[in-house]
Parts: sequence; C-alpha cells; structure tokens
Amino acid sequence: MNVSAPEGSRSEAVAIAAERRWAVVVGGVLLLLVAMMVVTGLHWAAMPPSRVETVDVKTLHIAGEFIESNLGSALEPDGSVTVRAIGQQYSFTPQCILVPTDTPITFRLTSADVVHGFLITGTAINLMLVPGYISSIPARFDTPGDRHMPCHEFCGLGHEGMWGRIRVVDKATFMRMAADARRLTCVK
Ligand SMILES: [Cu+2]
Repeated sequence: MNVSAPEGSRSEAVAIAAERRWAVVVGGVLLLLVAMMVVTGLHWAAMPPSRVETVDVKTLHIAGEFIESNLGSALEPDGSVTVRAIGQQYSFTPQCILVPTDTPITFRLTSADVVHGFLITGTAINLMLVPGYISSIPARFDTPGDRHMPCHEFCGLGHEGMWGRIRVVDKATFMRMAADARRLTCVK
C-alpha cells in the first residue's frame, strides 16, 4: 500500500535491465546453435566423415578388394581375421561366413546395389551397407555356434528372404582349415 513512486520505478528499471541481459544471452545461444548447424551441415555435405572408405560400385566384381575370389574369411599375418562380404538384392556373398572363437575379427562389407543392413543376432554387430562405401566393424566371438545374419534395411520386394549365416568354430579348427585355403567360408 505504501510503495512510493521512485521505489516502484527503480525496481521496474532493474527488471527491464535483467530481461534485456537474458534476452541477449538467449539470443546469443540461439545464434551459436544455428551457426553450428550451418557449419556442420556444409562440412558433412562437402565430404564424407573421416576414416570412411569408399569403393567403386561399377568395378566391384571385376577389380579390387571385393572381387569374388577375395570374399570370405582371411587369416592375417598378425593372427587376426578379416572377413569380406557383399550384400546385394537379395543375398549376401558369402551366404555363410566362417569365423574362429577368441580371435580379433574385422568385418569389411559393402553393397553392390542399394542400401542393405548387416546384423549378427545375439551381438552388437549392426551395420548399414551403403553402395560406394566400405562398412567396417571389429568383433570377437567367445563361443562356437551358428548365428543368423538378416538384412535389416528394407531393400526391395525380396528383402524378407535376404539373410545369411555366421558360423563360429573353435579356433584350432579354423586354423587347420586356414592352412589349406586362402579364403574360408562355410558355403556348401
Ligand atoms: Cu537387403
């Protein structure tokens, strides 16, 4: 009831000054976020992300890493295993991938036509296969056994029939087989 006029206008001035300050801070944050979106958008549009490897889809089957004779599991000089495979409408090549237990494994895959998915059931291995790019993921299996490998990106009318198998075998068995063959699969 007893608020004097000068006191009232002083608190109003304080409130207005505080509102201005916060308006500037919020405006600054918004400008920063918009600037980040613009810069990262242009950057990602201009080049693929770092460490992404590309591959020429037109020569996939006739030259380079993904020719048919190079697909399957390869034992590397350091004792690790590299698995190379292709997804295409509507199958994986090889249809059955053979890997050993207790060994560092690197999966390297690509697509010959449209986007496919590569997933190994019961594991965290889950990749998107994009034509023109090599998708790579490290893995390690502790127990032998068969696992499914379904395509999980809708890739056309035959999508539901697109799946393969991963067979994990005992390390000693794999090493015996690797002594006789350059590339291993479990395709019958
Ligand atoms: Cu597919």
